Amino acid sequence: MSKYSQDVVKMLYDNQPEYISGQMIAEQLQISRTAVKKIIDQLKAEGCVIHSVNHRGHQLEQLADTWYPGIVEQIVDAQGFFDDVYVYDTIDSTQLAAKQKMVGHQNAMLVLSNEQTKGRGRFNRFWDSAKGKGLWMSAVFRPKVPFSLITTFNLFMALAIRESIQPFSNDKVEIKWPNDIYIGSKKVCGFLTEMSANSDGIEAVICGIGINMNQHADEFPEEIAHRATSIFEHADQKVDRYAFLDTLLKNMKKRYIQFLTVPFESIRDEYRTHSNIWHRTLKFTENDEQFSGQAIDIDKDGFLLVVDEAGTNHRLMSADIDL
Ligand code: BT5
Repeated sequence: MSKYSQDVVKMLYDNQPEYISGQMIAEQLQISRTAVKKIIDQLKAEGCVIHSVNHRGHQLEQLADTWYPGIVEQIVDAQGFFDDVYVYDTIDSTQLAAKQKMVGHQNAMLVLSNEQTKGRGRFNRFWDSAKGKGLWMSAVFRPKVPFSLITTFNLFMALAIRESIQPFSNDKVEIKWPNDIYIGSKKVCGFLTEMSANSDGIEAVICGIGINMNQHADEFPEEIAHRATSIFEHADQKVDRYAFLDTLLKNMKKRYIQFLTVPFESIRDEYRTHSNIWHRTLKFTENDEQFSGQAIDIDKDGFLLVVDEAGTNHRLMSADIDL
């Protein structure tokens, strides 16, 4: 896409819901009206819904299912939190890219891609990241906190993600400790937190977030179709990816500041309320050990307290849970 296309799409976006004339766009960018028309036609072909009316100009109704870097940057800059943002059309993994881009400086960063060809979950499991369907993003934070506190980072981010998805969903959105967000019995988001540290302390916390926004149920690969869902499947309309990104970044910033300033204990009740793991028998896998049991509470450090069927207590820092 040419530089001018980025400028045109941003002008249309900034001008919403008004019309902007081809003449005005041409003058501001110092290009011909024919060039403007060509770009608008190309944006329409990509999937942008633009109304073009004689003597009024062009009005953007909906952007295409893609990340336009200029618009993403505008949303990110308005938050004033992340210093750098990298937007890709396709990439192996935003998590890998973030780890490369974060070297040699102390900036907070965001990496987003329309598609990942090697999206990864925990333990190198695959993460399905279809083009234009979801939010595939890695955020690099630079907290100056002791190592011991990092275990609670995930818990704050879980609340941020949950409360961002909820306004877009007609159904209840819940946290499945420690790394998943569910709607009903299906996973709508998985996230993971990795850390880079040296002898001076934490260098970076890299949070990789995968959120299924606009897949239809039958678009998921067969192996996950029975346990994956998207926000769209629980909404009346397609998720506006830009409105969603804006909401998510606001909540991440709010929860990150909370993470730095208050102990997990302050948000523990809220976390408990929004979790879907209570009052049921679940199957836990921790390292190579498997057992069935009931989660009874989450302690002040964010560890899950579980009683297994033999009555033995477990205090888990992380585990896979089958609902
Ligand atoms: C996770 O791992 O849930 C963390 C996923 C993090 C993905 C993000 S996307 C941006 C960034 N870049 C990356 O490369 N990764 C991060 P885990 O708990 O291990 O769950 C993985 C399991 O979820 C897989 O084994 C599948 O069963 C299932 N799965 C794969 N893709 C899915 C999807 N799109 N929706 C729901 N479930 C999925």
